Amino acid sequence: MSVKNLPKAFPKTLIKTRKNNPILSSEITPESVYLDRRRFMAGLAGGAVAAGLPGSAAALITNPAAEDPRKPDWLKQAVAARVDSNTSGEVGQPTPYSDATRYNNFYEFGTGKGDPAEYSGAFKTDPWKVVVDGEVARGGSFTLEDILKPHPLEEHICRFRCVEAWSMVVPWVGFSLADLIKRFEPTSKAKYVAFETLYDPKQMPGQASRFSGIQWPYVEGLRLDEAMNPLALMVVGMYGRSLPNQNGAPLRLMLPWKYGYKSIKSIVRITLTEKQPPTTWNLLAPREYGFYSNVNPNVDHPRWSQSRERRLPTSLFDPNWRDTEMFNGYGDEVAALYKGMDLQKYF
Ligand SMILES: Nc1nc2c(c(=O)[nH]1)N[C@H]1C(S)=C(S)[C@@H](COP(=O)(O)O)O[C@H]1N2
Ligand SMILES: [Mo]
Repeated sequence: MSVKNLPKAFPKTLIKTRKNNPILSSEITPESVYLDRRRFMAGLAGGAVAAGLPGSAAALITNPAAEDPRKPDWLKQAVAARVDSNTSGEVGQPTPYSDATRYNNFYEFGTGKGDPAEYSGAFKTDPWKVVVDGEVARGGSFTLEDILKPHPLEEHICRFRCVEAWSMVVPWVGFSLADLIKRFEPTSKAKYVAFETLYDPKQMPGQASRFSGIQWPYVEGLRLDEAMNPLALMVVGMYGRSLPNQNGAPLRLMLPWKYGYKSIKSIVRITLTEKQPPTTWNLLAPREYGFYSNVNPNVDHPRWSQSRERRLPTSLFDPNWRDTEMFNGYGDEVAALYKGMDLQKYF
């Protein structure tokens, strides 16, 4: 990949959206098969159950694509053995796999929506190490296997909304971030959790480019109580298979009530801190991207409205607009975290 091909005006490219999102008909077929299966299973589970709502283990999303032969067997098996989640509420129809894996933001591999799928194929995710440090009694350097071992994997079907005003519904496979953090025994000083993506410009051409303006590595953070919320997931798979590289393999966050950029990909470091950690988009444009970044239809981005979103898949003739919900519809689960806070100020 030539870095010269990367667009220069970074903040503008963030709102650049593909007008139509061509999908080959050959890719639609297996997708419709599994969506039909889900509808069928939802019907079996009692008729009133909405499609996209996990009712029982039978409603697990089946694998719509071949597994990546480069992923380790133990990981593929762990993902395949996942159980259904307790996710409640109607989340909607899952986005086709082909959209969720080809319309991506992962600037380490380029700023175009198709770049991550195109340029991350050879990215090495095995072996993988994660360092846990800072305000913890039991930190250290862990293999991905060490990180996953005690945690049964669950499928969580989540709404996922990007700050650029498009959204998806994705069946993620992962485990509770809270359970992971507890293992490291945070000290009484720990108030925040910081996350860091791998820095390796040889493998990640976007990191070798200055055009994006991002200070690599990509970093994110949460207040500790946000991180302990049951909705905060550590993700290792989607659609019943291990996580494709473009979606943040082998380990990423999923925070369905926050804008997508909080859900940091390809994590190599987790640090418990006393002070609020820096976050990539806030460093780049603090007026536009806050630390909290909760989905909020009442607080517009300075350059566009956040009151509506385009639900993928979209096309020129059917942009599929819908209203954006407060906390992306997860208010029952997370609103208490922000009680008494001015969300216009802490956006
Ligand atoms: N390291 C890293 N993590 C990242 C990003 C990125 O560029 N680099 N993009 C974020 C943004 S803006 C979004 S919307 C989501 C996209 O996740 P997806 O490609 O799996 O849909 O990843 C987030 N995590
Ligand atoms: Mo995003």
